[in-house]
Amino acid sequence: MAAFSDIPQIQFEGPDSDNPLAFRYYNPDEMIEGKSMKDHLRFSVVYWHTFRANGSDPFGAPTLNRPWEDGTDSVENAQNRVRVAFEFMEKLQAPFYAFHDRDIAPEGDSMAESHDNLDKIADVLEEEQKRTGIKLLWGTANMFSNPRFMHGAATSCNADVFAFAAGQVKKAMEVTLRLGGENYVFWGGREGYMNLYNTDMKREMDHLGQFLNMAVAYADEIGFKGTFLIEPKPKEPTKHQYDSDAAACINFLRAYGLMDRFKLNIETNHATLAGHTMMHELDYAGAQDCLGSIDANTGDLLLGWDTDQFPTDIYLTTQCMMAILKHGGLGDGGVNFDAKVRRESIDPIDLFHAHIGGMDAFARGLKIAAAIRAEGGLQQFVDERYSSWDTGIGAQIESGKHDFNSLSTYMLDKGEADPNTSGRQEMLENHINRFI
Ligand code: XUL
Ligand code: CO
Repeated sequence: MAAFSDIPQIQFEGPDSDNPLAFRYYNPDEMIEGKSMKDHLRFSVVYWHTFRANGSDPFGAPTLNRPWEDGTDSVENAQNRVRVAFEFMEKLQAPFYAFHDRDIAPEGDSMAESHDNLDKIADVLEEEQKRTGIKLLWGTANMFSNPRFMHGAATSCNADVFAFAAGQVKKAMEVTLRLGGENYVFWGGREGYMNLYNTDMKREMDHLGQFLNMAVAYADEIGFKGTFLIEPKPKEPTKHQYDSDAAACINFLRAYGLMDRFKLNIETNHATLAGHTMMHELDYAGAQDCLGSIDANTGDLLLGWDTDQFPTDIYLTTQCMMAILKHGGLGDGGVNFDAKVRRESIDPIDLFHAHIGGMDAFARGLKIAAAIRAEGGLQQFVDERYSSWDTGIGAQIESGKHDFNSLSTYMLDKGEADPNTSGRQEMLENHINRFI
């Protein structure tokens, strides 16, 4: 029996609709800057929060009503869940999804049994992908839940754990390839430390670099051509995650010779935990040609942990889309809702409200960012602000024609520098508000 038979196909009805089960802004075929909204945003549903969260938290038991679950950790239940997930994504018009190996299939008593379980679920995923046309944005391996990973996976103090992690990622990459996944993600899990007294940081980072190079070599061996993505996060579960922010990740990728195969998957709640805005992380990654994909969510600025809420703030989505459009779009990445409904939002229909809200918020952000760009005033201001670099001494410096000697001579002759033009921050903030 269908799990969502009482829920209609979600359709675009326009901003005046009062139907809570309709899009007011996400109109998949509408063209923006020469590309459809669907192709700009490439929305993706995450399997872990949407189909595995049960509402439990450190203080209390599960709360969420999920009538399709039979309460077991069997392969049959997991296969049935795949059918439910695809029914949901079809009704939502979500073109992509993302998973961890362990949230689609139960972990077995041995690595061999886990691999076998994964294959049995991949059979159904493949069938459902063919039936619906929904595609896999990325796969990844959960190397943080099982107690074997208590000290980390690739950065564990125990070499057998490194070997286990290698075997697990090998299999997860094979399944991602089989399902046509466009990317493969490494989020740091427990790759970090709780205390430096017991940690050989240099050795752990070298191991991680070696592990990721092994992943690249294996991709070449099996013909996986997708992009590898690192997902920065500064803390939680460890006190310090090695992939702490975009700048740290890019430095790591350069240091270990991984820049040509890796980009970043930037997540809003991780950015704010790192003390950055999402716009900062996107602009930094874009500036280094490393913007791969985003995990779209939001934190609660009054709480110090990863609350993974659905994004509904139009300023946030506008800033995201300004940075994404500026850097040429998400390419093979997408807007992946790494977000979960609150523990008190107990009904299956809440999954629809949550995703519709996130999709509409991003659609609005896209339209607003495109309007700001089309009007052109903001860019004109920035161009003007840097115009001293376009001709004369600025252009000469940028093209490498100067050194400290020549610049010193130039300034001794000129006498003083005159940067006295206003930054006009308040005017520009008002300018953005005109479009919101
Ligand atoms: C954890 C997180 C992960 C990754 C995938 O904070 O964001 O779910 O997105 O491992
Ligand atoms: Co994430």
